[in-house]
Amino acid sequence: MLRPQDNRTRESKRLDGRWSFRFDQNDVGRTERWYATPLADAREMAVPSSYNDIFTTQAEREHVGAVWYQRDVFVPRGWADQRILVHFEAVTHTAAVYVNDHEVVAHRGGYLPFEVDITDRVTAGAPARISVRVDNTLTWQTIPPGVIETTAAGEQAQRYFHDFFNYAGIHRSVWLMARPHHSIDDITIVTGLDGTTGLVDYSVAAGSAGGEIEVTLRDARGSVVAEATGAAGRLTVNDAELWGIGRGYLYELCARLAVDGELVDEYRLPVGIRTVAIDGTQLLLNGEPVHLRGFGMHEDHVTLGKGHNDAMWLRDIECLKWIGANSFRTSHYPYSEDVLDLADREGILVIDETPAVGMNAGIAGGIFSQETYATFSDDTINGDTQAFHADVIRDLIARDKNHPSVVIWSIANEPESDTEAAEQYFRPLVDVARTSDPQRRPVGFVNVMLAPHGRCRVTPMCDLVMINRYWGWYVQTGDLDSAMVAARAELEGWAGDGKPIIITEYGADTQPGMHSLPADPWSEEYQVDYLDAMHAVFDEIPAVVGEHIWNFADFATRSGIMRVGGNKKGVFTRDRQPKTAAHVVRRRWRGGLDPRVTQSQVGACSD
Ligand code: GCB
Repeated sequence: MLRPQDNRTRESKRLDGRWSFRFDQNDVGRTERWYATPLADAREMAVPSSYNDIFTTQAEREHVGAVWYQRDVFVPRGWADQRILVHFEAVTHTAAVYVNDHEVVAHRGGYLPFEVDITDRVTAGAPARISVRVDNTLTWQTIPPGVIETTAAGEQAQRYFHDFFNYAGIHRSVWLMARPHHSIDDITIVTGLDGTTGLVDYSVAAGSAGGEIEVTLRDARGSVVAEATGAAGRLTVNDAELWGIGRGYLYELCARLAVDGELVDEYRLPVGIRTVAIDGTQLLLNGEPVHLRGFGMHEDHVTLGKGHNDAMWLRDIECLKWIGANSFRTSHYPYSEDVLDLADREGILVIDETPAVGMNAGIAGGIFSQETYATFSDDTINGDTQAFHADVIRDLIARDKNHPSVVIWSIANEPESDTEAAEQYFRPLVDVARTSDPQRRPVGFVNVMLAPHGRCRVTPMCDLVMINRYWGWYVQTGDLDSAMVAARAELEGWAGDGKPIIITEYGADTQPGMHSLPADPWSEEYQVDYLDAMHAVFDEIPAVVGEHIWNFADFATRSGIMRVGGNKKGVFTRDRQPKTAAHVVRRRWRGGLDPRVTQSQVGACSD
């Protein structure tokens, strides 16, 4: 699915702003046909935004089930001969969309786009009413999973097993768009290198109605560097400018569909020429070893929740550059495509993750000491969940396959991975990821400390080792000497497998402004000492090719005895101000202390 775009053949209208909004406490909206009339008793709601933190009562903030959004839109008069579509970048978690009196599409999954052709339901030059039923319920068959439990007070409550607040709503932009009837449906790019020559293999899908395809590749100054005709082929670029860390050099591919010499449709796509490969324990970008420095992040902000906001993300990118990060993981779900575009332009590497998080009864029961379930069983995560998980992997890769910034796929975060059931669940999914990506990027998942080296049955299927470890925090709490011993022992074990290792999470909750000498957990001093200790161990193990601190910034979680006003492992506060540790990490990542940072990898830094 190609993103909405304005060009000579396509037009779009962003439907962001204030929509009418109503809670559907008793789930009667569908039977009472709330979509068929202006939404009664409506309040206003911002799109894009989570609705939760707009409200002041717990019942509204933690509402479980359906809510409705509605707005009128005027369909431009000039769109009469075009296909008209409505495109949602992300609705969390389940959406049913109605245009005037008709349901036009239903979609499961809160972090990926969907669209539907509504040409037959609307009239150019006339208004249309768009209503969306949004449901935040998580079940064993959703990704991420959850379960509805009845509280002691007899109320229905959503239980979920991941450590971030279950924000819901229309989280990213909504578009009304016009596209030619006969159109370009998809473009796939695979780049390679032959010496200094860049190779851009392209394929353009444009339905079965025939026509000629032409493609042009322009450099960043707009000069044509290569051209070709045909639905698939290779463009060669002499002395190609490579896409690299801190150097998000982008060419632009323009694909045109013509019938009898007449332009029918066109689409423009940024293209970064780069290669990604694994060689033994090294991760190679353009044939050179890279060391990932950065964070697991969250789309999370005060009031907006998970609503996308350009200003907030520009600030995040500036903070990443300031601290000298060259990469991040889209923990724990696919981020807005605007974020990946930014990463493409800035030359930041991305580990792109599915929303498969919280699939681990061991963590739910063990760490959080709650009633637990079997992770995999007929009644919990089962074959239906697996089929949906496979669809989500395919959809993620279909959406993000052309981004040069995306260098690794993570198909899940911290699932149960030490059992036979886990092996059976994940084996086909690793294959789905491998076969879905035309670029064959490395595929992995993020391993939890409950399945250490020697016990994990899923990591051996993967191209690299990605592990979250909290030595010195959840275990060996406050005892960094022992934490270093444990870290060294386990990392040496993984290193023996001969694959690159990325520490995808390590961190310590830190209350900003809390100081203690000697350093005690939760203090700013402890976060500094903890990170120094971990970095000292990582530097001893050559197979460790990446360090992603958990987390970039403090973020909202459900309430509980493990969290004080959310998760405080941020190196930045929730409003993106540095804790003490940020300055220490900055010195390491900007080249001062990390012996493995080469000049080419410091590119993302700015003063
Ligand atoms: C983890 C999870 C992450 C949590 C983090 C923590 O392992 O992957 O979602 O937020 O630990 O802080 O406990």
